[in-house]
Amino acid sequence: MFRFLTAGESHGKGLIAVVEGVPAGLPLDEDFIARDLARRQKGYGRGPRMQMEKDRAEIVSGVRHGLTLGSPISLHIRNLDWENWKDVMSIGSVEGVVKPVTRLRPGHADMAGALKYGQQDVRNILERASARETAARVAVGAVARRFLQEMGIEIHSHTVAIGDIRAVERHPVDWGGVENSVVRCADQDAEKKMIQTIEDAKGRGDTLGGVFEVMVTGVPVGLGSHVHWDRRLDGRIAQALMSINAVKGVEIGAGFEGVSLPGSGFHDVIEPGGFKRLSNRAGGIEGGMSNGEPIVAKAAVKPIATLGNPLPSVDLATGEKVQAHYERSDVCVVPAAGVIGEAMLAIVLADAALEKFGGDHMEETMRNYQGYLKSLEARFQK
Ligand code: EPS
Repeated sequence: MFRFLTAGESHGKGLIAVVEGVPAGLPLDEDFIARDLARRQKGYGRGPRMQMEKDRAEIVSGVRHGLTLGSPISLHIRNLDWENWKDVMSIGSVEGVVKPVTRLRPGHADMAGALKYGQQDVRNILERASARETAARVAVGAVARRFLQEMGIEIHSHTVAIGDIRAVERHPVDWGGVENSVVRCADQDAEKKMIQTIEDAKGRGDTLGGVFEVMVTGVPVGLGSHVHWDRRLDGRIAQALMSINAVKGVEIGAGFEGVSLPGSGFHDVIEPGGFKRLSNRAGGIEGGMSNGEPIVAKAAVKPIATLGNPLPSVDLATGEKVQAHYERSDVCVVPAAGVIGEAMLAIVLADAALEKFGGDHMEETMRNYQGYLKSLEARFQK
């Protein structure tokens, strides 16, 4: 229902996204999208590139006088760094030789991509494999977030771990503290240690991964479905989070750690008077459907693959042993990945909400949504 495509290379002219399925009549402006784009650019451990870019999505179509039209919404983010890459990334052929990248980075798309797509220059792979693409996804996610706001659905994320430093998890999470933290972590003790461990890794020419958590509140009961594997909300969320560059693991609710509990200790007892729960180990999803509790998902982000002190590797052109390619890079992207996780959750939930409530105009969507809530309330009172 909510579909999108992105296009663009990391050092090309820019990124483009086309979003389809947003009903007419939704208030939307560029400043709203810019807020999330700016949040994605922050985070301790980012490399020099983030100083060069000032991401802003221009709305090219699908909005008139501040309201969506129901037609495809297209977005354009310019790459300011393009100025420095005009020859290397020229659309037309260029005079002279542009030096190819041939030293494969273990952990990146370089090797599999070059072999699969028959490339002699790894740049033809790495440019699109780059996490630069996630700027476009965050812009799309902001559109989805704006839609979900109409239903009172709010999405937050925070950093749970960087390297071997783990935050103490406190509930409710201090979201203001998270937004003010350079590592997006409200535990100030952990924050200090995370900053130090990033500095240490940088000094060694190394990188760090970690874990982020996304929490969604205000989700009504019944998004997603138990009837088919590809309609299950937890499966859709897992795919969306796993698609973020460098994510290697996804957990919903108590996930991996919860399995050591017996069933009697795991499942969230249902209380009378509104079907509320005292715990949320299910992470807000049972039987592939939202159950009205907050949706909670974690993602494990591997340490990024471009190392200042590169690993041994192989040269694609000669087959000889070399050190992997390095130009410049981030040290840690976990804080930014959390913001991207929010965008992916927003996209999945906007899709599931449109599937449930439909509507070509927001008035129709909201009428269906309110009608559903009323029918639920009648059942809560029984
Ligand atoms: C990335 C490498 C770095 C990151 C980039 C992702 O870019 P560059 O090669 O230009 O230094 O900064 O992330 C972004 C540009 C971004 O907007 O997040 C990579 O190889 O994945």
